Amino acid sequence: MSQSSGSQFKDRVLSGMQPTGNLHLGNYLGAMLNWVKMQDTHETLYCVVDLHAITQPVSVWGGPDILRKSIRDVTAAYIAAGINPKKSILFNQSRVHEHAELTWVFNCVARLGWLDRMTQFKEKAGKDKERASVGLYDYPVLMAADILIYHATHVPVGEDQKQHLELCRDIAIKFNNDFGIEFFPITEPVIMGPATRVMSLRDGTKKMSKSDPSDLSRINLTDSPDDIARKIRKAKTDADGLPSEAKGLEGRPEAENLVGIYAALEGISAAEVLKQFGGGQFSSFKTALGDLAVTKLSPITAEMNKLLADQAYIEGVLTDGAARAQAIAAPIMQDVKKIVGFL
Ligand code: AQP
Repeated sequence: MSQSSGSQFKDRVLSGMQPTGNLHLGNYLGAMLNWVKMQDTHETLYCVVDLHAITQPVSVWGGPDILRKSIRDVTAAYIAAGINPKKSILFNQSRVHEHAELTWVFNCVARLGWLDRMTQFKEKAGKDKERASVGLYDYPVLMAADILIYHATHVPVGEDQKQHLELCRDIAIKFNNDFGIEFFPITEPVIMGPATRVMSLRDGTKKMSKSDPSDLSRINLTDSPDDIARKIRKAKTDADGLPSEAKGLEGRPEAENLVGIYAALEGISAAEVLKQFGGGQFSSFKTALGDLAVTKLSPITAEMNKLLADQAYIEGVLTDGAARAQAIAAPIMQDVKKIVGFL
């Protein structure tokens, strides 16, 4: 069929982030670090999922001017974190209309019962789900279309996206069964690394998130060194010191989170972190963690700012990326139309 794009790699990766605010340490450690590595082993497509951003209330994504800025900011963050727009196809989702077109077909394949089980919708809609947008409910169907419009085989994400990827597999299987054709691949989630779920700095039971109203809950990729140090200093901890072994972190979500962040940034295990800091007080560990976070994140922030000073470059990357993405998506959408029976 029409999957081939002439890439040297057999497997194709697709992933994306919402331009709903500044990217944070969770996005970076949970997903982007893996995205960068996969550029050398897979054909990679990374998108800024602006269609997803507008599923939330306008107050969350900020309105048209802020959305345009956020799309550029996230594009710059991708490149600054190591996504090479020559190696990877980097684009914003709304420029490739096939994402929305395939979503409609998938809306007619996915079952209400499947969507009713999605925990992210329940969390984001909150108590007043009658007031949530239809788009928020349909979010995982659009995500399945994002992936399958490229016949992507692998999707690197954080732990929170696991359920959505299971739904993507269910949609592919049902489409293939309904039409009696092996057309869509059964995509593999790639959830790897020591920080697949980075938690809020204010509450170790909640994931770090762009839309958390408290800026102290997250480290943004745009934070200054002083902000990073301050947020880590103020991070919630419990009354005990650091344990000497990883099992001493059980039932202590805040301590476990900070140790996990250190491990992920340094590229070592939690046990190795505790070998170094176990038995000590949080205050000295927090200073070391702040220094490490600044060392790792400051070059990304500096590069982002440099890139954002050249808006024509960002625009060029997105235009080129969208054209390359569409060259893959359009023939797959044509095949879908034939399979479904559209004239
Ligand atoms: N806390 C996290 N730990 C590990 N991975 C995370 N990701 C997000 N938060 C964490 C991963 O980042 C990718 C992009 O996520 P997204 O921006 O598209 O949406 P999200 O998962 O809904 O992230 P946020 O920060 O919570 O955004 P808002 O607040 O706007 O909804 C995904 O791979 C995700 O797993």
